[in-house]
Amino acid sequence: MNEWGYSTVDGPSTWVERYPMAAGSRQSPVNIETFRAKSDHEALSSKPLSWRYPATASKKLVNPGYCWRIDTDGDGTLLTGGPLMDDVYKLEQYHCHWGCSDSRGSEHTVDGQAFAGELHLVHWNTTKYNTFAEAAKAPDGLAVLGVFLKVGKTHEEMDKIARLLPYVSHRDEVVKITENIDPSKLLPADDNGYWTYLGSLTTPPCNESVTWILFKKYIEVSHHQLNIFRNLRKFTRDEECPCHENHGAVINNFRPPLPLGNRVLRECGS
Ligand code: BO1
Ligand code: ZN
Repeated sequence: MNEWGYSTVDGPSTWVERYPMAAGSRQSPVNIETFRAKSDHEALSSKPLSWRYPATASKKLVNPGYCWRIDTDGDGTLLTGGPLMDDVYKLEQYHCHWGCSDSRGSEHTVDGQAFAGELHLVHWNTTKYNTFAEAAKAPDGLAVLGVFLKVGKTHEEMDKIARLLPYVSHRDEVVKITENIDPSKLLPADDNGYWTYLGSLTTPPCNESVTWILFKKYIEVSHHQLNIFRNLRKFTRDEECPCHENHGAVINNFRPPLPLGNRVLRECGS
């Protein structure tokens, strides 16, 4: 067994035993109650949220046993403005969460509704900190851009990832990315705004260091593309298939929503 996971024995309800931060009051994900969002035009629009990702930033695709992840070389990447104000953040990695069927899979929910998946672009504050690990310990250290995935037509940029996944079907497998995969092409095309709040990493150790920025507009991916995600395995190639529990497939790798409590949910855009 890994140190943590998403099954009955090692799932989200057990994380607090080994990761005390998971019991904090600034945890993620949350259910976004849209009627509760405060329009904060002065604060959020004085410097609009902006990002830049060179097409060559995506370096390797990894199967860590609980999702797929693309590690980037942060060079030339940036995220700034909006709730981040003048601090400049760099892209560290991006990864995805999904379900066993198309009706669930996202971590955040919107008015109680789950999406089929959720893409996370993970950034760290280079204005204030020297490394990702250092930033991950600070309340303003990380910023994650979240994009909801809805089942529909094939997503061309996501397909570049889907086509590489068979090369990392087992845990700890890594493949070098040679074709450009542009993370900005994974963001929703129209600027429909975002919700933002202060939260945590959604996986252990659940550090309370994340400014969450969730796009209101989803992207479409096909049912077939999600099935390719669901073909990843939680065990290494050397290990035997744990034939119980969906043959060790990486599915339902999402943490359920936690209380927003007295935190403020802000919104920007339509
Ligand atoms: S997420 O976007 O909230 N799902 C998320 C969750 C975890 C990480 C990044 C984004 N990264 C984690 C690493 C851990 C490390 C921790 C603190 O950051 O996976 O290995 O301990 O540095
Ligand atoms: Zn995530």
